[in-house]
Amino acid sequence: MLDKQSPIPIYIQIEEQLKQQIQQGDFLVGTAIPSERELTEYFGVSRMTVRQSVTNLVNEGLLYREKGRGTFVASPKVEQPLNGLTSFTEDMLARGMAPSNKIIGFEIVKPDADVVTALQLVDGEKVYFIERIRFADDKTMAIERTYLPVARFPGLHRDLLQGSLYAMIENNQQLKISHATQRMEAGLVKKEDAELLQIDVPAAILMIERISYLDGDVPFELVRSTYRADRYKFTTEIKR
Ligand code: 16G
Repeated sequence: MLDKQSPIPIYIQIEEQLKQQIQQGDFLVGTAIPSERELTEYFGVSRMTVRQSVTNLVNEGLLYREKGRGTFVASPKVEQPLNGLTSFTEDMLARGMAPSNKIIGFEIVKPDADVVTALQLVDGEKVYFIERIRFADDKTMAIERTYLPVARFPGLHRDLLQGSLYAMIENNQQLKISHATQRMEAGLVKKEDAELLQIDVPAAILMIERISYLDGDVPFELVRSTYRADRYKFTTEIKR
């Protein structure tokens, strides 16, 4: 099972084996993996080595610990391609998951200078500021803070955002969403966001800022999102 002659450190070999067992379904999502003592005996290594491997898998988001109860297999992360301009609702439905929203803020505000620049607003133009918690199968995935120009969506109200924003724009408003620019960086969750996402601190997050455009290069949304790093894995296809 373990190759003590290999240049690959033993703790990595153990990580790889546990990963494989999770992927094969030997350990099911939500069930406990064997205890440290059992793994120590099974692999014939020190408890410290086993702990190192398990901690690494916890940090990677494959496992999670519950105090006094043990270490459990986490749900697999959602693999999100970065190539297409899709909505959260479309992304979750495509995976057979049920999307839902909780709108925690809906206001008309005077935008900051960076919002004015991103949305190419004229002086004095107001924006909607919408805060939504996004869920898939009732589990928190992300918080999205969206700015939309009021002039482009006059009369928008909270109820119209219970479902998909993009569906509302394309179906109700008959506008054509064309492209977006996106930036992504890693960080640690803020205390307030951890509460909204129902996660313990410290936790890794991915911060994504998207500016989306309608046909004709007209910016219509600036979104700042906080994605749970334990729930997401981003993929992209690259060519040479
Ligand atoms: C995605 C977009 C967000 C967009 C939302 C619309 C990223 C980082 N964000 O979550 O910009 O507003 O989809 O989703 O991908 P909806 O149509 O389901 O409301």
